[in-house]
Amino acid sequence: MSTSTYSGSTTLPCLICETQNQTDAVVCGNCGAPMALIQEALAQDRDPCIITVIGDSNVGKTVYLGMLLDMLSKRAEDFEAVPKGAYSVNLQHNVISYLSARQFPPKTAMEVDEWHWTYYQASRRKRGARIYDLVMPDMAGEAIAAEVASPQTFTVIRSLLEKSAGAMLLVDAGLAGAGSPQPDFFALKLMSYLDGVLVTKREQRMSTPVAVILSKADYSPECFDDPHGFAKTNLNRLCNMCEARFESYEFFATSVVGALGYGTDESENVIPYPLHVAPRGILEPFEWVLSKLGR
Ligand SMILES: Nc1nc2c(ncn2[C@@H]2O[C@H](COP(=O)(O)OP(=O)(O)OP(=O)(O)O)[C@@H](O)[C@H]2O)c(=O)[nH]1
Ligand SMILES: [Mg+2]
Ligand SMILES: [Zn+2]
Repeated sequence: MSTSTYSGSTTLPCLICETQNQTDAVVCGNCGAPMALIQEALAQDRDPCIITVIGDSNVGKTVYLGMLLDMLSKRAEDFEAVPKGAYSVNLQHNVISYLSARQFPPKTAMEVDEWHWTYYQASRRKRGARIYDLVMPDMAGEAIAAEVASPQTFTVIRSLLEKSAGAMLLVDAGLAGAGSPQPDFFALKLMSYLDGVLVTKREQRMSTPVAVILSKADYSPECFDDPHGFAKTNLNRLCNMCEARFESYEFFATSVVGALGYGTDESENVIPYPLHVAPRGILEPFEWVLSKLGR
């Protein structure tokens, strides 16, 4: 990397954590967010909306977000989204390449500079529709878990959530439907972390919209008929937390694959392969979050 010195030595505040960085920095020296985001935001002259996708490791964040962005850029329904900067395309490119080779993408690395960050301009395809500048990073679940367990381990996660206009919380419906308490507890921890980050006054309920996305709903198809009912039964602690502390939340069921095959990897672990990609319920939570963002 070149280390050219800037005449006039201007600095720019990071969009996520507000640390001042040299204009020629590639990533923020404090939180690791790409500085291209800031350059893009400056060029657009509009404040970007950050929508954060959170959830445990292996819940399906990367697959969901990659599929969502791909559907948007292929003009699914009446949406349209234009990626800003080639780096924004990497996530959808990566996910779709793996899925079309009938594999799932690898897990996201813990290191912030390995995460895919995306900047998209999304709008409905009708005249005069509002344009949303969306920043959506794909974070590693392990990093989220580390931050929730001991805050300040990953300051970028806290800064991101503080700045978020909306959040999407992914919860593994396959695991929850099979009776595991893990998804409920992890989601409960995340929501209470979020509550702590976003709340202004104790007695006030949080107004930031949170879409609770029941991922891998293909494992528990009943989820599609009644996501809220499924959550009440299988994610009761999370449901109660939402009711008590959040003003604006909604449950959605999604799945990306239609059929799975099973095989083994080099170390003889059984792993699923996506034989058939059949996205269901991908756009609905996104649409809902957009509808809740203030003008
Ligand atoms: N059945 C089914 N399995 C899925 C679906 N989406 C993801 N998976 C499975 O979940 C695994 C994890 O998906 P990822 O998107 O990588 O999960 P992640 O939340 O990004 O995980 P981290 O990167 O570790 O935080 C995949 O390897 C698949 O085995 C889905 O729609 N249906
Ligand atoms: Mg991931
Ligand atoms: Zn930063």
